[in-house]
Amino acid sequence: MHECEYSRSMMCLSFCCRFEKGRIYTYIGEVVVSVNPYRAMNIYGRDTIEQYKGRELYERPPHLFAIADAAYKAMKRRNKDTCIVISGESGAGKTEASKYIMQYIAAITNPSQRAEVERVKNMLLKSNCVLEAFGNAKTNRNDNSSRFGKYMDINFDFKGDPIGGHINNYLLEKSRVIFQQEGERSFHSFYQVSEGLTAAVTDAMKVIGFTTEEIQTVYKILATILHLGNLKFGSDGDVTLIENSKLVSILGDLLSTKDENVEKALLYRTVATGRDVIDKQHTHQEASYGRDALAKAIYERLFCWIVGRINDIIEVKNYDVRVHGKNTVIGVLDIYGFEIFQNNSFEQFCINYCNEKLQQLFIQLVLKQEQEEYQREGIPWKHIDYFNNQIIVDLVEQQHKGIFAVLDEACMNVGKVTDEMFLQALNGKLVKHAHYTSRKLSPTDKNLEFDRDFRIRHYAGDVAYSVVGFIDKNKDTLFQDFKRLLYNSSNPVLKAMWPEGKLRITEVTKRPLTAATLFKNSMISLVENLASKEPYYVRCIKPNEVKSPLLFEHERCKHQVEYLGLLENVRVRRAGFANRQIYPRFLQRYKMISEFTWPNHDLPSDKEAVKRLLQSCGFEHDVAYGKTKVFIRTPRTIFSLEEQRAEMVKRIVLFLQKVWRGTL
Ligand code: AOV
Ligand code: MG
Repeated sequence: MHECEYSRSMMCLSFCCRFEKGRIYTYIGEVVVSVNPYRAMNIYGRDTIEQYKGRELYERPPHLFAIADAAYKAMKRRNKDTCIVISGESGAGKTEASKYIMQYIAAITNPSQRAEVERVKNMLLKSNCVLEAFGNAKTNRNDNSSRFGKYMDINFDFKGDPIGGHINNYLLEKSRVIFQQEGERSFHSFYQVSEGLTAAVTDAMKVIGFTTEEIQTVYKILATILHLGNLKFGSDGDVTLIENSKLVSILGDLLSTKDENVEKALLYRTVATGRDVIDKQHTHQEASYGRDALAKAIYERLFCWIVGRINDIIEVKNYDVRVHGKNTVIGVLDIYGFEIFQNNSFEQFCINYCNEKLQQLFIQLVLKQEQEEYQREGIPWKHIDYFNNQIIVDLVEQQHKGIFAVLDEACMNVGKVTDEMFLQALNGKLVKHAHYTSRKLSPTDKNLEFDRDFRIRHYAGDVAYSVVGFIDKNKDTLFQDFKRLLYNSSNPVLKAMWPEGKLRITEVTKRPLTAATLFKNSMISLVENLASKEPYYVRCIKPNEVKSPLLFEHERCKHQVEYLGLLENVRVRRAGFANRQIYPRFLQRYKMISEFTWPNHDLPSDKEAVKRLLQSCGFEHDVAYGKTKVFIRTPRTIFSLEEQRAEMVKRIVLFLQKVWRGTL
């Protein structure tokens, strides 16, 4: 067996032993690996929270709370913006982890019980419940699968108490509104509304601050979508008709608009030809396309509007930086995990690209920069190899040549462009790419079943995508007539969701950005944002495909260990250093523990002073001296330095108190 293969097996074995004993968390350096237990664990209660509060990472058994505490401490002690990035495939436990992290942060903050802070915390926690109702659904991989990406910033004041937050949401899988694969469901909200909407969600919306009128509009929109699903078109000669025309007046009522406006928007579109404006009747196919696009668009708009309303309510208010000091942020990222279904389409392509981006960030921050820093600082270092997925990221997002660029180009073409033509263009551009293939390029490949499929070799596995629907989903056209219909509603909440409906047909000139470009841009700015903060990682592992608390499938786990780069992570950590600080900062923090450095040193440089300090404490075997930074191998040394520092600070304070009281 290859050495890496063997080591990965051993790593899996240890995860398995821990899993069987109910120890679902393991550390690799400061990265927490979490194995989904698929059963309720009694490890998130108040008593456990107390055990982790304010402790250092290695003082207690591995836990999510420890990483949340580390991010919190870094934010509070060093005024650093931090973020917690949770990754892993669909169903691995990311969303659950993000909720426990939020609960922990809520539990350890605001000791003085300030009412405003309590209100903010309550809102932050309640917003999860609402977002899950509207953005999660049962898939074949996860009964409560996030169908949108979520990044939540929590803002803290100078005392370290939450004072507000902000949510960024990423591409909702809106096609689920009109189509679900076998065994899957639409968003939870639809089942809740048809059961009379559970008290859970309505209460949460009320608590957050949604008005009754707003909540009613939400119901009406859900009902509109359900009715649109029943709407059928027929033809009479060349004329397209609505078969069940009773629905039109129901829709008119729900959307607070005239029935004839609904009917017209469903059957006609207004087109400008030169100076003339004419109503052009839809073909049967166009009318069906329009109906589905409407259902998807109003759901997506509803979802974004909900996020926007939550943001209005939770945003930081009345905070004056000049008075209160800088406010700092902890960001929590919980996004849809890597997924492979029976049929994979544009949405899976975007979701899996997003996971490639996050993997790249992990590589950059944990594997690459770390090693580059040792080299830069002149620390002896033997390079540890890893698979760099940048090549796949480029394959998707590169300008001109990437898959998104080829797709956009196809969508720009005037005239009818089919999905098959897009596939041809891809085959032409990517004929020699190691991570791309298709039936045309590999005719003998048995894993490529259909002519219309292309396959990407992702970091986490091979996925065959069907090109069917790529062009339409990327163009994401919603006839302007629908936008006007919704804008002209007499329901002010609905009207406010569709401001662009205000434009007359002759005023609409700009071609909107495609779905792929919007998603790519949002991913690039997400990654930039995360990279600007101090990151903490939770890597989630899914132990089996059947959601069982008893089954640990070795091959599955080994595969995840491999693609998550955990072995490489261990190697870098083991050969590397847990902590590093530039010499002046290190001195500033610890100089009081050595007589050679307190209160000042007379050595030729800060580097020499740090050397002397560490020698005098007996730690020189555990450190290395770089050009600008001191590197400390084990966390234990840092704990010990911290303890000695705390002891000295206590003594100094006592001494000063005595001086002040004149009792020295
Ligand atoms: P995901 O967020 O990673 O998938 P979830 O966090 O929704 O996965 O977890 C899936 C299911 O696993 C949950 O509904 C729970 O039943 C169970 N589970 C996960 N973590 C725990 C835990 N710590 N304790 C008990 N049960 C747990 V996706 O959103 O599909 O990528 O798009
Ligand atoms: Mg999730």
